[in-house]
Amino acid sequence: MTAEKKMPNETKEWTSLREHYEELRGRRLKDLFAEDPERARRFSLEACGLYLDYSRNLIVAQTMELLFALARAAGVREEARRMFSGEKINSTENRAVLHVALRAPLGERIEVDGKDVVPEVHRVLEKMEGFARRVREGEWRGYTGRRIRNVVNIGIGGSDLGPNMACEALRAYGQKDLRVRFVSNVDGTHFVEQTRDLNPEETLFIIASKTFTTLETMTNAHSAREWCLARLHDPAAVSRHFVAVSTNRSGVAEFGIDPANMFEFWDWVGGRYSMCSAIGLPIMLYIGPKRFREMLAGFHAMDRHFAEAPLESNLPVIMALLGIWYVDFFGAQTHAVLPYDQYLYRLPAYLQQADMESNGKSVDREGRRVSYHTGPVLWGEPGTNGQHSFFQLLHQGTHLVPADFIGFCRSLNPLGDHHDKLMANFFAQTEALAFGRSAEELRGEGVDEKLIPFRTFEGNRPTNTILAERLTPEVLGAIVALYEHKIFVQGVIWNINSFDQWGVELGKILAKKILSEITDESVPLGHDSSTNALLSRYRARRRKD
Ligand code: G6Q
Repeated sequence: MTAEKKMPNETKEWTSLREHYEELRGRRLKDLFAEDPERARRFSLEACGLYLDYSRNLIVAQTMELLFALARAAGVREEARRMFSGEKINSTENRAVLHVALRAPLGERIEVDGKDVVPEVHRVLEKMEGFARRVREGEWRGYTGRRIRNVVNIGIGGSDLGPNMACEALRAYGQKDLRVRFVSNVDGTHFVEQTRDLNPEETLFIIASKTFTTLETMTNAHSAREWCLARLHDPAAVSRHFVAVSTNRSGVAEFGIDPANMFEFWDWVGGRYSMCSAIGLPIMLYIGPKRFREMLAGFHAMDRHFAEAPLESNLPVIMALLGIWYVDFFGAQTHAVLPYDQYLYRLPAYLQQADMESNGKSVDREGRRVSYHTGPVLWGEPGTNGQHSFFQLLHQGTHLVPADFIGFCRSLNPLGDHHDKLMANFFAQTEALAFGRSAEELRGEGVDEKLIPFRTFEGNRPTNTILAERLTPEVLGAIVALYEHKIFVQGVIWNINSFDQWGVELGKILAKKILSEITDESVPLGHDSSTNALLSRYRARRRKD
């Protein structure tokens, strides 16, 4: 019998970190910088077009050594090898986790159950490319012969957030006469508002659903079909205006979409890790196959970096370890991602799912309740907007909020001195968060003594700075893969399964039962008194207007 695996907080590496934390907790970043003129150089590195400065973290060289030791003891390298080689590391669903295969070049071999999946990946990519070219060049037309001007993606969660985020992020590269919209919410408002100004004759719907059973997506897909047929009348029009992205061939056919117009993916692609699969079809339609391939190359470069670089110079590993340092030793409950680029305004929402659905777990891979904290609440908004809203709390609140600042040296829309002003704020904020403003400095400036406590900034608020040259498809790919692998490393150290999502499944089941009770008022309500009262009230009023 093998001995039960120790929880990470029972290991000697964790104990050393705890002791080290006690020694380090009173230290100030201001002093750490003063003591070590090499600090910025020591704690920075560059890979895949991304420069990471992590010197403004509450660490010294020994902290990193102890964190790397923790990563080694947890078997981060071995677990990464298992993921890359197609082992079924998603143990509760008995599935391989192979989003890295979606961006592997032809010729690389990655096997699932003894079958190389890379040729399949490229077959689907080529099919997507053929389709994207035809739509973009006006060869694929609507039922009445009109050019496709609008693409509406209907999907939710992993079948929405990635393509939605990337289409916004890469808008500068998008085909100008093609509108790409996203409908995810089952709230009819979403569908109505997103299609209100569209002509069905010029609109192509992509029904994106891994399972092809998701309530929201199926409801929106049926409404889309009605909306389309209300104008086009002939059910034969569906095949010109609907394509599907799914793993469920029979479900697609049942809906009435020609399986020839289905772009498939596989059960070894998790929803929130699927934007490089056919789920990325709206991105490819919008930016074109060449740019899409560049994005995949950016993902792949980061995959290689993660798989090959030593832990000490490995971007995702370092960011993962710093995250654990704050969550488990400093007690940080949240983590902010703050892109200083308007195009990246959906990135925090995207990463929210990637991170929180993956590492929002309280049971380890052995099924035991964990006795340490796992994934933090991830949130964020683009700069400089955030500065005029929640940054107050980052600077002077009582919570420690580690933050990632993401910025670019060159703007895609050079307009007067906007970019320099944007970046001046970017650099100023991380400096202020790290070093604050002391009472002495304020006195030196002649600030009224009564105001000193209010105008003092403690500083010592940790940040990472990620600086890249320009937001290109490749750089976007590298950024997303960086976070994917960061999440993976944290999951390994916390010994949780980052690739299932039973919390999501529960919601799907509960809503189905209540829906039947709402629509059939003869069904007795057998819930708790609160739910019963709310449902009765809703039943009585829902059709009163
Ligand atoms: C992602 C989750 C979840 C999923 C949606 C949509 O990792 O599993 O967000 O993507 O529930 O599921 P379908 O693609 O099956 O419609």
